[in-house]
Amino acid sequence: MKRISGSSDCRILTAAVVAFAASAGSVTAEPAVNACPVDGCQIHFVSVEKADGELRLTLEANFKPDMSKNHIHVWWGDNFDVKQVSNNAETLYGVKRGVWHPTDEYPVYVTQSGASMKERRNATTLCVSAGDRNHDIIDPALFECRSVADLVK
Ligand SMILES: [Cu+2]
Repeated sequence: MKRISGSSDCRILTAAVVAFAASAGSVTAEPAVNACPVDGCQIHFVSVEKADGELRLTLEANFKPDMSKNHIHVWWGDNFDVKQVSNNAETLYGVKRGVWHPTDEYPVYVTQSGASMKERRNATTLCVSAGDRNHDIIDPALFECRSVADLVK
């Protein structure tokens, strides 16, 4: 970080602090744009509950998911790792392509297709990460998993 001194620079620093505080305070607000922010497209679990044999997830993302652009990949984390739930699993990461469900159902999503309870096998962990228009995981370092063991047993 650059050291700031002098009275005119001080005003800039104050503005930056105010802007940061404003963005930190609006974490739960609906994101308006699909593009990933500078720190990447991030998705977090807010809650998970039972829903008629499936699971209802409430998620929080810092981008507006859109199936034809940046969206959400949901998968059973005990069965596949984040690099496997990507179209380029084999070509970029050299791992076997796994099974996931791509979605832009947000902020509430019910497990289905590749993320259905029927595809769970013995898994007890659900994961989410952002995929792009090619269904490639955007950043394999940015994913979140949540144990649902108490909801599936
Ligand atoms: Cu996708």
